[in-house]
Amino acid sequence: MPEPLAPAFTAKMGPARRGPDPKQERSARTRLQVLLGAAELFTERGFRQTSVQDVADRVEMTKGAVYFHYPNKEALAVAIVEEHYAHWPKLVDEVSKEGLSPLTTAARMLERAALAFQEDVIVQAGARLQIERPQIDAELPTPYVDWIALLRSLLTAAEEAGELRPGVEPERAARSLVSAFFGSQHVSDVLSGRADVVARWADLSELLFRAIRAD
Ligand code: LUB
Repeated sequence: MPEPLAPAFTAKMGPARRGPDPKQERSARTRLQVLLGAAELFTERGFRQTSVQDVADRVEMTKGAVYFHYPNKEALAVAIVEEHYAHWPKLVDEVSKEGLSPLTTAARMLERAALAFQEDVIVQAGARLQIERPQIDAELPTPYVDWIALLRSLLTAAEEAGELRPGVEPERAARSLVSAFFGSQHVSDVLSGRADVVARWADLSELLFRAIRAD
């Protein structure tokens, strides 16, 4: 079991919440429906080319119903980016329980992340909004830093376990893996709408982990 993972992702896992009452459940369902509709549109057209009316039309609600949950388009963007990052603590928890070595855990986490980029519209929309962050007048989470911290933690454990090739520095290797993953999923998005992002990441991951793994 690797050393305790960087707090980046694990610290954000809150306690299990009590089930809400039916009225709250209905409101939560509508709120999620609005978020998913906005995520679809932000992914398809981007932040600037999407209006609150477009979101209302996509989810077949009134603009008022959208405003009930989100005061403006920026609030939708912030919620989506935050929800994008909320995916990773669960993934980290699941992979950490597989009992793999630190280096294999790192590889497996990125493989699972690639699957999320291929399949999950919130993850896809969060990535696009982060690229368009200069156009969004709102405080968005700083990108990449949590993944760098997580991978640095795992690669440090890998180094201590003798899994890393001599001379490979965990911090620099973590940054390189994040840059490589970001580029791989971005190229796949532009060329195939991420239809092949899992396969493309698998190709690059094999090369990168072969380069950093001890013989
Ligand atoms: C990841 C993106 C797209 C980093 O962590 C992030 O902010 C990321 C969105 O900004 O890729 C690589 C795992």
